[in-house]
Amino acid sequence: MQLNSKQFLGPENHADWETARYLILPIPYEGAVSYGTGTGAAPVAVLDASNYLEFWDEVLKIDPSTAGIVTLPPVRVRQDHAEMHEIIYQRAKEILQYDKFPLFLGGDHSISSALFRALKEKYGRLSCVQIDAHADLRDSYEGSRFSHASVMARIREMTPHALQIGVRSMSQEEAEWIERDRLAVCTMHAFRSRLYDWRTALANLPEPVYLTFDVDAFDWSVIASTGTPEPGGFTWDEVLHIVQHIFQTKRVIGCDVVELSASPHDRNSPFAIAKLVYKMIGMHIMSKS
Ligand SMILES: [Mn+2]
Repeated sequence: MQLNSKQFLGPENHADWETARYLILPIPYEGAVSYGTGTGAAPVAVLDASNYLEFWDEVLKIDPSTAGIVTLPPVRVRQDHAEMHEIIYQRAKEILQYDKFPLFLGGDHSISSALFRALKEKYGRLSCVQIDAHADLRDSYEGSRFSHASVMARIREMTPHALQIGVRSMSQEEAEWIERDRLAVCTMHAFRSRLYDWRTALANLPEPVYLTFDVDAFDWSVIASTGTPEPGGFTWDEVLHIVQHIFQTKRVIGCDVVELSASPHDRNSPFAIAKLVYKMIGMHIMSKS
């Protein structure tokens, strides 16, 4: 298997393809964003930032790098949304045959429905947890059914089992759908006011689970650079708590981290994402799966 010239954790990472348990696939696609740009440059920014991570996780008390983390060359990008969806789906299908835990590095959020489609085919039944500021339930947006604003509408066509956490922006139509079909959506307001029991909603999801993480779920003090920013997000510790709980209680079979908008003026955001990805790997190592 050909590996990327830039590896997660940098030149000190001596993982090899044969023994690695984790693989990172960069998907530098920003064809479907609507507001800010820069998601195409995000995977490289995160890989560069990952050179400065400590290998030791002081909370988990392990060195997750020893499980082997390899980074594959980025998916080649096309501008047509439907064609890109197909390319990502095919690439995901190829790599899923190797039985390594996949982490997909976006790119805008539209990539997730193609990834979910490939994983659903592999596992048969699959639930989805989305951590995001946006509901992403529009049937289409700006003329495209593959818009990042429609990604959860596409995923909900593939599974009735989805939980959305951190949402603080939606259209009236999205709100009516959530209400009508009693979709499992924990808005940020409900999270803060303890009006929604997301732990029970999570417990009710059948396994396995796919986690799609839109970095705009974070407060701007953690992630300043994202395509469609919303004020009032999660702190770093809140996210780690939620993600840890997901890995501790559910069999997670893959994750994506999307919607970083890379900027030369912000080194903090890509570093935070590199650290989040590394934390996810550590949490997976320590989990029941
Ligand atoms: Mn979002």
